[in-house]
Amino acid sequence: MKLKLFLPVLFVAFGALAQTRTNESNLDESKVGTYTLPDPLICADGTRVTSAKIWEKKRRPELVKMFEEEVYGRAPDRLRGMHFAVRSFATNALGGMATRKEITIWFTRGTNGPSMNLLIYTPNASRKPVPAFLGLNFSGNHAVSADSGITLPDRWLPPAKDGSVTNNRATEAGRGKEASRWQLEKILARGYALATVYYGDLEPDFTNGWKLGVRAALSRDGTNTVFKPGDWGAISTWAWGLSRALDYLETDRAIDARHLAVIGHSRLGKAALWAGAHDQRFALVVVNESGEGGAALARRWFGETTALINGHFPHWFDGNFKKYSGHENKMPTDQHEVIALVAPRPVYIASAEDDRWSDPRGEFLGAKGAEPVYQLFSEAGLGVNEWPPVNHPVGDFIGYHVRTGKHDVTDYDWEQYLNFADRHFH
Ligand code: GTR
Repeated sequence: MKLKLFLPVLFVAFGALAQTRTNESNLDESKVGTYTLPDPLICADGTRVTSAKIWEKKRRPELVKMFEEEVYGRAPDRLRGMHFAVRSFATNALGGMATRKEITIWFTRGTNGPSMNLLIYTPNASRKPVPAFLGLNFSGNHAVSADSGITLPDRWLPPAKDGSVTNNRATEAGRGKEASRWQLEKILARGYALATVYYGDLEPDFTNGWKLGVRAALSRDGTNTVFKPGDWGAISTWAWGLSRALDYLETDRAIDARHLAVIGHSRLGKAALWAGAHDQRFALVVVNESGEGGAALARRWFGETTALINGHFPHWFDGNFKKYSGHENKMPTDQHEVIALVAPRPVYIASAEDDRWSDPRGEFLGAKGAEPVYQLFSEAGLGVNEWPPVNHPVGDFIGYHVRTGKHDVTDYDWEQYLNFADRHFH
């Protein structure tokens, strides 16, 4: 009798607890609570990873598969028939400082199928192939620089109040809109190329945006496709596009494709991290304020939660990821392990002090959690145990900073990324 009464009470108590964790974001450090992270060095069968070789042969493939199945979804390989076409070429861009190239990447045979447009600037000061940064942009290639030679995108863009978009299409007013986030002249002056693609070329970023993107175009059932758990979501699609851009860059003689850094901000930071984790051809990975589903630990209750991200952006992750809304402790992985998949290649994680939604400390702890895997390769990771003060970059093969200011990519951030790339590439 007693037991019968007791059980429903217990149930209610758990329900209430689960709800606080699920539906609300927490911004109070004292309420974070405790959690236990999965150990990246313990295999699914319980055995311990004791060498870099075991990591490469057994644990890494196992973790890649877990992230494919449970988090981002599986993307196809590059398709036969993929080909490239030069869309424009100018050797005197930016007052003669750079060569500007626009390349159309057709994912399938012929020119009626899906494609994306890659914009590349290489510094004219260099005679040799140059290392490059590759990243997706939010507002169209023309938004990266005020350079009037960049072709306006003809794809879907989200409405914007600043006149840069009319009827979901780009206008002249959008030129240079994202320039402060790219620091093009600075990158070129430091001897690097910049390559970028508008992420909407791959998939417009709204719930049914996939119908206008490659997920529909490459599926047998097109816009009638019913995605199964484990099939690719939008983040996986954007990451796939980064690998296809790399396929092209490997063929470009102006580029040193063995020294290619993949970079992304926010949701595109999540995509850059997944691309760099998955595709080992990327030599260096830069993840700017990527938050939940990026570098921030999911189990740490601070900022955005799994339930909130799944609720607001149901198209980002694969179907299985929905199971973990409010049940982060049941995840077979956590985000330190996606960072660890970059090892032993250098990775830089960056946070901003006022970007609490992304959980800056959780991003640092994600980076920290990847350290044991770098140590397997005898590489130093962060080299610090405490979250560093603002504007105080730390780390060796894992770089990290939290800068003052809000959610953005700034001149300060680029300064650190260029220094980091210099250190590892030269
Ligand atoms: C927010 C989202 C974050 C982050 C950000 C962005 O709305 O909750 O996960 O990705 O957008 O991409 O700017």
